[in-house]
Amino acid sequence: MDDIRNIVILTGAGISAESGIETFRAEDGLWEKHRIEDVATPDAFRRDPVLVQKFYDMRRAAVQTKEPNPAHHSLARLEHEWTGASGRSLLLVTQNVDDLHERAGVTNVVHMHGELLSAWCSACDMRARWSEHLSGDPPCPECGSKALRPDIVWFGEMPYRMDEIYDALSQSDLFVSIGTSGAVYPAAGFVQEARAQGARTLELNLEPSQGSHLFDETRLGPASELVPQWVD
Ligand code: BJW
Repeated sequence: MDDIRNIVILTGAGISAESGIETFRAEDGLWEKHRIEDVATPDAFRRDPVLVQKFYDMRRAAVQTKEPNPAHHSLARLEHEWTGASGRSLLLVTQNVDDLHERAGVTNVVHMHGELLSAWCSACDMRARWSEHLSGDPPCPECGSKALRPDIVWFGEMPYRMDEIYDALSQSDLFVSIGTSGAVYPAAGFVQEARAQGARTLELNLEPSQGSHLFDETRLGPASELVPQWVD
């Protein structure tokens, strides 16, 4: 890694699978049990906010019982060691809405698809850490409107902090994708963006993703083994 200074890491549901958080597109994954059109679009929320809030309250309760696994811990150690030296940067971009990277100790995480444990009011733009008293379909504690919603990027909505992400990709020397199927854009296009800038690209995943052929190297296996091996 002598010639590498700037690293961008993209993580997906696969990195949290061994912590007991279900992925989306596995045979027994979330999208097998819930229709995207019912729970993960702005239309679904307009149509049936109670159902949508219930779906997220269930996942909020579940995530708080889970713990980071060795893959999360290795990335925290990498961030600490890598950014400790001058002239180096590391940006961890996650599609995950859990908080396991933070709980493992990563300090700079971009949650491009939002966060389960955050509530956002689309009327007054207030954000609050989610807690039990915000479960169900409550009004916004700040402005009283009924526009309080999960702070989640649904299909058809613009992912968060895209300028910052593309900026980091444009300066990256190494792009690493961990535990994502490569089925959802714009994240699925980051590998091409990084390649176009001359970055080396590495994929760590249980099985080949939809964009595997775009990477310089793919290593297959569970994240809890592959990530510590790569970091060491
Ligand atoms: C392991 C493992 C282990 C397992 N170790 N690995 C046609 C119609 C409508 C929309 C579109 C369309 N065509 C394109 C679009 C755009 C759409 C899109 O991509 N749709 C596709 C389905 C085609 N995208 C959007 O709408 C996005 N917004 C957008 O594009 O805005 C416009 C824009 C324009 C220009 C620039 C920028 C933006 C928004 C997407 C929002 C995605 N939201 C979700 C739901 C979040 C809420 C929630 O959690 O409820 O985000 S969808 C879901 O998929 C979630 C995830 O973050 C995302 C990615 O999934 P991920 O993480 O890859 O999980 P899986 O399950 O797919 O894969 C897990 C992988 O791990 C597998 O490969 C396993 O093998 C592996 N694995 N165990 C290692 N132990």
